[in-house]
Amino acid sequence: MLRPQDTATRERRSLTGLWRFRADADGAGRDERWFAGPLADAIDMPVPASYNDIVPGRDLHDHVGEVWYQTTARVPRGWAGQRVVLRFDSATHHATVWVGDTEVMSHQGGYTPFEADVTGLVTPGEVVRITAAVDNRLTWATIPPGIIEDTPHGKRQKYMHDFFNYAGLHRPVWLYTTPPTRVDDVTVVPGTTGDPMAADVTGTVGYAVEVAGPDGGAAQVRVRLRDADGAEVTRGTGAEGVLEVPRVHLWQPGEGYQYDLVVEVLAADGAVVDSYVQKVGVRTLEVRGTEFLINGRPFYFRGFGMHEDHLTRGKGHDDAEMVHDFELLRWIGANSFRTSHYPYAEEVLDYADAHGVVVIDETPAVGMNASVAAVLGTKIDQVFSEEAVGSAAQAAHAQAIRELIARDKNHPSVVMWSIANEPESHTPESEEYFRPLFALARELEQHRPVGFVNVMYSKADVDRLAQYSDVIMINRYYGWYANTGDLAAAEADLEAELRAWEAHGKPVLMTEYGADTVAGLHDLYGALWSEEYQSELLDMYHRVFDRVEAVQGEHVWNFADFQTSRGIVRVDGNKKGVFTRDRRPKAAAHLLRRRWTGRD
Ligand code: GCB
Repeated sequence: MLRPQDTATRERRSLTGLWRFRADADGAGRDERWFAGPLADAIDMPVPASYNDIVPGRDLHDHVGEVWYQTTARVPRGWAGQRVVLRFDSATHHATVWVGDTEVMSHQGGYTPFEADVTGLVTPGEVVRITAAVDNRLTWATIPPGIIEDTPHGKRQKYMHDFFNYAGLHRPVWLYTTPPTRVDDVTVVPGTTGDPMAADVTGTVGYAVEVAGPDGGAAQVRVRLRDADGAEVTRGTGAEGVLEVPRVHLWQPGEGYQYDLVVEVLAADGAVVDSYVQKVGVRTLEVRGTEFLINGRPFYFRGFGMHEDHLTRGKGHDDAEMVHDFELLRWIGANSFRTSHYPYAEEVLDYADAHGVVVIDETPAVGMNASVAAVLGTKIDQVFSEEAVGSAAQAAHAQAIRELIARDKNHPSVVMWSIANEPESHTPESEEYFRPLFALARELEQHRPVGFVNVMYSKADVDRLAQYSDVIMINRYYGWYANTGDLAAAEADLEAELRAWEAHGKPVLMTEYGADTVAGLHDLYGALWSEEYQSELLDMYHRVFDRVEAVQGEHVWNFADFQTSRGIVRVDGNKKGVFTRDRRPKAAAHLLRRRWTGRD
């Protein structure tokens, strides 16, 4: 699904700002048709933002069910004759949307966009009312899964993952136009004709354009590739083809060089009917033995598992917070991150593209593990079964993979798909569940490696899913959840385990390692939660990584402290951040900066 753009043939209007908002504690809104007029008893709610922390008190923070958002917008007069589309960049986790009194769409899945053609429901020059009922409930049919308990004191949402279930309209909402006959989708596949390390290598840009609309069948497609200075490099005609770029300027980690592919739909007389600009970064990816190659060179991942998580706005996207987080990544010397544990805002990927930051792109499939659930306080008998994560979840998971790849396929920063975080992966049931999902990801796209992130309960000797992964990604907490406080034992166990994974002959990435740390707590005797312990633990891991050749990357858990549900293993959230939640460095940040940049 193409993002809204302003081009010679398209216009967009952002609907961000204050919307009217009402929580539907009794689930009455649909019967009472709250969409059919101005929302009564409403408060102001910022969009984008999670609604949970905006109002003091537990009612909204812990709300389970639908909340209603409403806004009005004047459709520009100049949009007459155009196709008008309403797009939500995300709604967490389910939304139904009305334009005026008419229901126009529903969408399940909290982190991918959805849209509807509303041309017939709006009048250019007039005001339109837009209402969305957004549902935060997680069940055995959703990704991520959850359980709703009906208690004498009200509904309680339980989930098996360790970040707070922030909900609402987390990303921008748009009204935008396209011409009736239009570019409907663009896919680009970059490559090179020869050795990508050769100075004068020729780049290739495979492209496929889908045209839709009344004159779609007769329309011609023209593509022109421009370099970053706007000079045309090459052009092609036809809906599919491969463009060659002599002496290509590659997209590199650390240097996000991009070309513009100007895609045009032409009428029979040659007039431009629609034009869309797709950014293209030319780079190659290859997994060869235990190496992960970008442009033919071994790439060592340095960085973090992250979260979209900030004070007040929760998971709401904000450009200032985003740029600041990227500047902190630069300061510390990170070259990559994983979008743990869901697809991040498209703005984040655009920024990573433009600045050469490498991304492992993850679906929202997290919390499919009885052992992890038990640590977080929920008992599940058999995770992969019809009573829990069964065929309904598998269908939702497949859809999440489809939507992730459809949304992010053209981002050069994305070098790998992670289809799940820490699922149970040692049982025949888990293999049954995942085999078709790996196959689906590979069928949808062939140019990126595919993997999943392995949990400490499914080590190399029992795991059944690593065989389907191009890269071994593991999260390990030796020195924290295991060998608690004993770094000597942790070091031995960590090395032994990495050696066992090394035997698979694939690159091994440590996608999580770390220790909860309360900023300001200091101790010289190895106390857990102290800044010294976090630094010592990370240092120990690094010694081991440097001894094991197959280790091709280190992503510390986590970039910053983040909010979780209430629980006795958390102090106001997860404190494994190297930065605090308000982005102040702990001692470990300086340690990492020294390791990753060589600077103090
Ligand atoms: C994990 C999870 C991550 C948690 C982390 C922790 O293995 O992947 O979501 O936050 O452990 O701190 O427990």
